[in-house]
Amino acid sequence: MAIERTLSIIKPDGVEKNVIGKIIARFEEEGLTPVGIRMMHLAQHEAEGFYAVHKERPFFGELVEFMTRGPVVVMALEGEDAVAKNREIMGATNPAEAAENTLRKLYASSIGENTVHGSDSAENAAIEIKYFFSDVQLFSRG
Ligand code: YYY
Ligand code: MG
Repeated sequence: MAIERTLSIIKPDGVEKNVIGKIIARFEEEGLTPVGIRMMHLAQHEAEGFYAVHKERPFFGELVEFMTRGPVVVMALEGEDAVAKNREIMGATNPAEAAENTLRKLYASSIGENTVHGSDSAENAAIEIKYFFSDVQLFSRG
């Protein structure tokens, strides 16, 4: 498998629960290396733009409200098979269905407040990384 990049976000609930360090440590232990990190409080338009694909879904308003509730940590992660590996470490969208020891099983409280985001394809990862990072904010760790 080739080296890929993926976009990860530690959502407001993860920041509030003080598990930023635990989550980043887990990624590093599993071979997903941060190559860009930003802590930011998303503006409404930034959250809406990021989740635009979901704008017709019934949960969109709550999702945007939640994502703008407090600061988040946005990261570009690099590693072998990074997109799928990150999704595996995160676990299912609904923490009640997430496998043991996944980040969502460990830290998330509900489907709405599920602690982490991860890109769902290499194509979307590239789009999402560009949404938050310029080229000079990304570092090849090769
Ligand atoms: O990629 P992932 O985050 O696992 O799930 P998506 O289906 O892309 O949904 C994005 C985001 O929306 C999810 O992390 C929580 C929220 N959401 C929700 O609040 N209720 C749902 N029934 C589905 C998703
Ligand atoms: Mg998704």
